[in-house]
Amino acid sequence: MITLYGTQKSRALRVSWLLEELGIAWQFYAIDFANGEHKGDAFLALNPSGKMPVLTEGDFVLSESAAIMRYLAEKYGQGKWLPKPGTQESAIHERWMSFVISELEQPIWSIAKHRFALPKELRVDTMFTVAKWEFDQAAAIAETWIPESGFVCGSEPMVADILLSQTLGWALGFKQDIPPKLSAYRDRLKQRPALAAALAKTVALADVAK
Ligand SMILES: N[C@@H](CCC(=O)N[C@@H](CS)C(=O)NCC(=O)O)C(=O)O
Repeated sequence: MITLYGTQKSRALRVSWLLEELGIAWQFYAIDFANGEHKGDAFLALNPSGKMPVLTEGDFVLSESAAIMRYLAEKYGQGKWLPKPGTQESAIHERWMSFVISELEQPIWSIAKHRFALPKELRVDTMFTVAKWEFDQAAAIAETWIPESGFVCGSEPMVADILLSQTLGWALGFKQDIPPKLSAYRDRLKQRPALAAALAKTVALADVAK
């Protein structure tokens, strides 16, 4: 059985969304982030960095959200969700994967780190200005690449679509401005039933009780 460790709206969401798209059986282990469960011995044994998501499948343990997504798509995607290796489409897909992680996500994560994730004494307010500038630069590039309709590689959704869309959702959550074509793309993607299913399945018991 596949188990996904994380919290509902962390980077685990990109994995839970893909798991629902793939239609395979999986279970969610909700990490108690507020009480530091991700820095406890049990979770550190799965991922020594204490970062989520982590996916287990039997004895197999995998961290890093992009690697997890690629593993799941390769193993369970039945030829969908990743372009054929060695094609130009695959190269464009890789460009999106790298760009989202290193250019779009990075400033958003800087905001998160300096708002709540870093120890208080390491948080620096000027990072918000830097991160907003960096995100705007990256979003302007993504705006030139994003198609008016469909998905990043054409008419079928790919792993990078989930990664990009979830990252844009994060950016909106941190009150970043998203340029119009990118915003319309995010609106299209967020209608997917698998996203709603993933969000429903990953509500922690503690959240339900609120
Ligand atoms: N590159 C990693 C980043 C993982 C990561 O930083 N996850 C955050 C939650 S979205 C986390 O667990 N942060 C806890 C910490 O930094 O201590 C990935 O993509 O999986």
